[in-house]
Amino acid sequence: MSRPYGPHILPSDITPEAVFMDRRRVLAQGLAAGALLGAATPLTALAADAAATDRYKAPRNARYSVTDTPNSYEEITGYNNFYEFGTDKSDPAANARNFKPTPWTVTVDGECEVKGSFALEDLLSPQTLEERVYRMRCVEAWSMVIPWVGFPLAELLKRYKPTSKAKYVAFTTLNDAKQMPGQRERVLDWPYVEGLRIDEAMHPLTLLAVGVYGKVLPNQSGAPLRLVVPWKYGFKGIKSIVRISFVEQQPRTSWSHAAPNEYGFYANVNPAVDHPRWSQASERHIGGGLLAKRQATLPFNGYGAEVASLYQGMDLRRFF
Ligand SMILES: Nc1nc2c(c(=O)[nH]1)N[C@H]1C(S)=C(S)[C@@H](COP(=O)(O)O)O[C@H]1N2
Ligand SMILES: [Mo]
Repeated sequence: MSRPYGPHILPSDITPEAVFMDRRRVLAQGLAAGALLGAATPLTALAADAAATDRYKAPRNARYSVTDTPNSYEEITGYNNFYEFGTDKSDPAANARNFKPTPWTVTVDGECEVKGSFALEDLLSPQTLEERVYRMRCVEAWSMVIPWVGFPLAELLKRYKPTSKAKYVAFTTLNDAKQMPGQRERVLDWPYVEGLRIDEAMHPLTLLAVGVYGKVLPNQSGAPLRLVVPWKYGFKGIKSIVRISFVEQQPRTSWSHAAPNEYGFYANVNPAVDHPRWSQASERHIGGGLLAKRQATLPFNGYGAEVASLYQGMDLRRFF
């Protein structure tokens, strides 16, 4: 496979928005026709989907929600990065349909007192599920606003009683090329891995998401369980997590391993530190259309008041 643009700049990224939206429309029409619903429109197909999966309706946490207008469900679930299902933005929605996120077990291990393999149901605390509208910013300089449903990662981590040696938390995505066709290509070193410093992991903004728009996460969004860290570039938000490990040393992370000069461990959104191949000073808001102005990228993606103190005294050019 030839990839003339290198990681994170693929032909799909330079497809004009209008062409992309057209392709979506064609896809949606094709889907509705295939559903044997006669005069069905894409909207009724979406409504049927909603009825089947509308079970994560949760109260909105206003303290941790932005007031920006959220992107549409279709934008959020039709324009994704999930290389296990292909590198094009429309690949995950198309190729993750047969993925089976149930039953699901997550292994918790490393520097903690309680460890083992746990069914997803035992990991979740449904009574603490809440909706949070977060700004999301991809390292490729596009952004969305997403109403996640989930719970703070800290709530989960505390139950496993990390020891004083737990300086970092490492996360691993499922490794199963039978279900994840993208893993047959060596685009990345599978499985996808990510990590956070323990104080970042324990920060109240760090969310484990299980839903979006009140619905169970669709496969392309990282079902059944994915990380959301809104002040960091999107690649930190590892999807379809099967392992959470407390570790003493800074863990390996997929993108910094693939291209250490381009992607760092911290990956805090920072308009002052450009990616070596493009500017990080502005972003294209998905759904804004072809003529929409790019918007300025904010330090820590706008969450500086909450998280800047975590990095006091650190040179953020060096620890990018
Ligand atoms: N396992 C896994 N997690 C992943 C990725 C991936 O390729 N594999 N892509 C990351 C990137 S680059 C981004 S921008 C976000 C996108 O999340 P979204 O599709 O829900 O918007 O997922 C992140 N999590
Ligand atoms: Mo990304």
